[in-house]
Amino acid sequence: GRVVALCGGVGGAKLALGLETLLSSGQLTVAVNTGDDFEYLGLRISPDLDTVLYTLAGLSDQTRGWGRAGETWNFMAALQELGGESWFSLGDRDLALHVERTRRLLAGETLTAVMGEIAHRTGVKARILPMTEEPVRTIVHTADGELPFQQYFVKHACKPAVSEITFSGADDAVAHPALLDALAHPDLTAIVICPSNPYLSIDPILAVPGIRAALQRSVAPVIVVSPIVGGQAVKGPTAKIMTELGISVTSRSVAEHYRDLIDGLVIDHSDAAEANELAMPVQIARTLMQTADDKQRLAQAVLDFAQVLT
Ligand code: FO1
Ligand code: CA
Repeated sequence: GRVVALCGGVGGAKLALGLETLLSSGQLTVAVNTGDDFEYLGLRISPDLDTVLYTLAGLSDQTRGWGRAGETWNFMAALQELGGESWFSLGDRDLALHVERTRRLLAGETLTAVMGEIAHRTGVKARILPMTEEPVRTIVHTADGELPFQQYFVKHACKPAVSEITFSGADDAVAHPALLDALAHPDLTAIVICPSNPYLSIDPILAVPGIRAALQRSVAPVIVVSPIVGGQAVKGPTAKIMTELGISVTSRSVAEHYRDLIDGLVIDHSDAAEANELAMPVQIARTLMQTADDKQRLAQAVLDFAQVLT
């Protein structure tokens, strides 16, 4: 059957890849966070869309978690010598994507069309959709003031304590029609909320009017894969942010966060003891995804769980 996955960057993209290997062409729709998008050096940067694209195309750098494998940095080094802005690193190969996307957006194409065509060219079978075509910008409210997402994440290395996260432009954004169609499809078998940061990567998607309601209305079960493993976040600032927001770093908190839409929760083996405290269907699986096998096995566990819940 068909599957819709909601995801941000690294962790989410890995599960999307696992799902793609199990599903046939056209069955997987990946709705991607664009709250991290920004303009830099005059270019339109869409980090999460690019992470999903590169991951599904087999082009991603596995250790860095973003950008392309086999990357070189001549452009950045030369820019630095000229005294240019260089706090956010664009690799030589990655740069081509930003230049081409910017050119096509300025020529009037949509982000969906540009990413869809490039995904097709790079052999991606899944449908990659930005959550919306309108600009939504994640703003991190911190002890050092309000920071646009990439300023917080890269320039300030997630150091300032977070008090609130808002999504500028979300109220006026329109959910992607193709995403709403996919969520309403009668053959939809699962909606998967990938193990991305709930506050920084999934909340912006859910903040777009209509998406949350479409998830609730769907015939398919909403399955959340917890990004928490052994009381810690696999990667990135999830655990730090939860602590700063006064939320305990547990899968239970994640389930609570999604309480109005969740039908089932997938948690890691190491947190199996938590399963009993959760008043909902829980599937225990190995959620750490290092190898291709790990990704495929977790994806299979999610799809099997969806069948049980249907
Ligand atoms: N993350 C960094 O920590 N430093 C960077 O210089 C950086 C550059 C970059 C360029 C392209 C891209 O697609 C991603 C990049 N990222 C970088 C990662 C990015 O900040 C994150 O992927 C997300 O926005 C969080 O999901
Ligand atoms: Ca439902």
